[in-house]
Amino acid sequence: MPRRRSRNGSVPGRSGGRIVTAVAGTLRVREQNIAVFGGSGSGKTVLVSSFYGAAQEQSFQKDSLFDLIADDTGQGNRLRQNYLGMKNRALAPEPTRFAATPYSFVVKLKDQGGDAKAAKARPFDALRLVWHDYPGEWFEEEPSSAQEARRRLDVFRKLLRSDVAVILVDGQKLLDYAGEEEKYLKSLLWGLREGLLRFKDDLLDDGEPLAEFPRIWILALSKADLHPDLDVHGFEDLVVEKAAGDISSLHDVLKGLVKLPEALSMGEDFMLLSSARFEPGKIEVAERKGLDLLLPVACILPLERLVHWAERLEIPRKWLDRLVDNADVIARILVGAAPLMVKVPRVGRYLALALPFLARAIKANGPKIEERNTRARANHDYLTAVLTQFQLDLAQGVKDAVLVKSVK
Ligand SMILES: Nc1nc2c(ncn2[C@@H]2O[C@H](COP(=O)(O)OP(=O)(O)OP(=O)(O)O)[C@@H](O)[C@H]2O)c(=O)[nH]1
Ligand SMILES: [Mg+2]
Repeated sequence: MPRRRSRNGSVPGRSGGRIVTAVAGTLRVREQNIAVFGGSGSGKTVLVSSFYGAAQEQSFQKDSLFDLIADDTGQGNRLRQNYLGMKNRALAPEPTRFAATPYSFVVKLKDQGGDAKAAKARPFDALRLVWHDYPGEWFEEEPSSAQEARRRLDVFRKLLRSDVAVILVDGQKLLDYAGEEEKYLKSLLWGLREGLLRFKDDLLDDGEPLAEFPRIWILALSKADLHPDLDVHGFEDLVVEKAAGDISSLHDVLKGLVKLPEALSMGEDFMLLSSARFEPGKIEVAERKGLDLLLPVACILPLERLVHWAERLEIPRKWLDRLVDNADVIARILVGAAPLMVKVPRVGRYLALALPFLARAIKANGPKIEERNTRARANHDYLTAVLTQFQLDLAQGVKDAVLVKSVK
């Protein structure tokens, strides 16, 4: 199936973050985290290699609004090596069983147009995506020592910064368990549930639920190329039919960990991921699915969900800013300068004031967002261009039946 290329090039989206750091001198970088849970062999290393490797291709760099740069050059080169090994020699990367390495990438906008005044008015200059792999077996197998238990907890604590957690459902395992997929799904979801329960006491300070926690848990079919007849709706149906009870049990455990547990989506968002098409003797890295959605999912989806929650739930003002990383600054870009003619309020108050405008920006129809995107490109306002492109990419993902967003 030909892969749709987003207009910003070929790879996934990107996010912003609460941490402002200086990269390359004076760039103000916002960081967004994404957590990827997946058992051994579920495709985590191939996924991150394909995500990064494809963005280094000339064809991507030519049309893209941004460069994807690895913070650690050595790590970036290893990912690229994995990618090129697949592309040129049909070699998949070595297993990295039990590794829980974070990968850190900066989405650096190509050309920050405008003068110094425009630059100053921008709430940030670049985005960083920190990608946390979490080995699924860590949830299924007891730690072998106290030291090992501490290491797992440490890794888990770090990934709690993420707004979005992706649970990989291994497409190969679904084939292995054809007809009795519930067996595999149960072990996957119960493993996660048990693992979270094991952490619970250590995670909660004095039993206080956590404010910062991934609030969107996406179930993603990895190796989706092995299921050419399954679109995301078929995948959702399969998971719900075979594992609805296990999803609810996991949801209950997650709710027990967080403040404002109503603001939590589990088993409501689904996506397809295929890092390449694997054939005997050939790995077609250009045939990918869903990877273009990872940056938009990390960056825009949480904000969309925040708007949704704010309309449905009584969210205290002080919470608005805490549910989603960088909500304030990303919202400023999506809303644009026009609606709030008052002096920009200090951080912490903006979101509450801007919520109706943000809701309008988030719910705008396709042509309207496209218009903003085109205008931003023409004006060399690449931050707005990238973020509106991410909105368009998400909508396209839904249209192409690669993504299902919660409707609750
Ligand atoms: N068909 C298909 N196969 C894939 C895809 N991604 C990975 N695979 C296969 O799955 C194998 C394991 O992928 P990895 O990315 O190494 O899995 P992992 O989750 O990193 O596994 P560990 O390192 O053991 O934790 C690869 O060697 C490929 O054979 C995909 O998108 N499609
Ligand atoms: Mg691996």
